[in-house]
Amino acid sequence: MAQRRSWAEPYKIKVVEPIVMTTRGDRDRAIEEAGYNTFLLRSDDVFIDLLTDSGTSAMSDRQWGALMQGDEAYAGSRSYYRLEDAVRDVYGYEEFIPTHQGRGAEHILSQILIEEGDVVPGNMYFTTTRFHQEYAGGRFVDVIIEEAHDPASPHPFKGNVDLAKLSALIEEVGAERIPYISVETNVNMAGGQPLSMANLKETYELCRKHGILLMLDATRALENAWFIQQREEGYQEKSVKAILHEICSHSDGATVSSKKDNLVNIGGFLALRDPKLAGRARDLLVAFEGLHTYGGMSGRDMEALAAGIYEMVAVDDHVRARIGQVQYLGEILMKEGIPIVQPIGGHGIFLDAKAILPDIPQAQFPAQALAAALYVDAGVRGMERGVVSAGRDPTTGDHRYPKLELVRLAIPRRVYTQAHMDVTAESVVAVTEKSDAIPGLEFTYEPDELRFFRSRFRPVVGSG
Ligand code: P61
Repeated sequence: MAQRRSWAEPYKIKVVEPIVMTTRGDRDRAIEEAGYNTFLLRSDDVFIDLLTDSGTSAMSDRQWGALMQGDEAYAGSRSYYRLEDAVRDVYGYEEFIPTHQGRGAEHILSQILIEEGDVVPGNMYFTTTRFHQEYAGGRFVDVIIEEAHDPASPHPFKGNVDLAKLSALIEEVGAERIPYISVETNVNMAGGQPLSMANLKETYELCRKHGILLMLDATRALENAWFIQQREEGYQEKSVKAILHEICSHSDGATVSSKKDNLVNIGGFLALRDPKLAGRARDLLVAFEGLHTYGGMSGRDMEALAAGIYEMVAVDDHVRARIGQVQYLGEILMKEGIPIVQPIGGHGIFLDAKAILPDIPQAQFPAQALAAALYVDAGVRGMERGVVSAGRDPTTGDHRYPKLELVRLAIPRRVYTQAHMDVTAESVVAVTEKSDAIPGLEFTYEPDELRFFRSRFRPVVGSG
């Protein structure tokens, strides 16, 4: 393709949703009422909502049109067959199992494959994924490369599996105790970092040699495909559609939260190659999610999802604009000297809270404190991704202290403009300049499971 002087989003805006800037006093009150947890804020109190890129995409006019064509039949819905075709065409898996969202697929997969005492390796944990692995009686072991745990490492594929770590694990526990490896594309907790095709291929070969299945978390596989096209030799001339298809070809199946790449507000699926395994998954599906031809989605949800899957790969400019906006924000912050995870990732900017708040010990939740302070400054809502998210070790009961203590500013797809990114950057700079005034936090309420969603805090007296 001829190089253009500049590029722009491959869409224009047809509908808008007003947002309101509150006062500083309003936000002070709101964060206190929310127990310093941005998950507990009301969205009306938020100006720019970067809590998540999950389920927050703007749908296209074609997707909204597709909603009207939903076939709401309980069984055998036309919309189900359209969606099955879309998944087969774009991802290339024969067996398609719809779920209400990503964690529904994780639940089913974990239940059919994991037995008490099994070990499930993965390239860094994800909260719900690990929850379901442990809930099924398994133990998660991190086999991502070391660079992924270092926010400053410029490695182009920080999502790569460390094959030496994986081999050592197989040696240690025995391949028969490892039902599958879960390989995440564009690793969320590492900062939206891709893995390379070469690494995925090698991992798949090693697994096959030992009879271990490779299951992708293909939630952000499109974004991973973009980085492969940009960074990996031999892929520059291939479309992201072809690269995505190739990624999936090096796996036995995938779980997908369709609330990200797939451009819908709800939905997900499990995809497999083995029809026998798929049969077992459908047995559980009908008990936990819904009939095997809707799995928790309405007919209209499935129509919008099928349209979203085709749309995300129709032109490479879609993902280029999406990641381009993330890069735009990241580059401003880097120029301002703000410590962020490098290289800039696919779905958001990750502020290095340990570096920004070096005086707050990790036991006082620096990233939680930074996310709260950022919200109070200008109504920008991010999310803690550090010790609160990591939770407690199920055997010792102690906090798990991850090396990465981050605040994630996740960018919804097709929702905000460049000016929103400018305001966000200004606020991050302003808060960082006054970081001495930010107090550490302590729990006032700590849920037992996935605590970060609903926990509450108060400032530590005398801190900040
Ligand atoms: C997010 F704070 N992600 O990034 P579901 N795999 C991967 C995900 O990113 C993912 C799921 C599976 C969310 C929502 C969320 O700790 C949290 O459709 C790579 O959300 O069930 C979800 O897919 C699960 C936010 C989830 C969190 C868990 O914002």
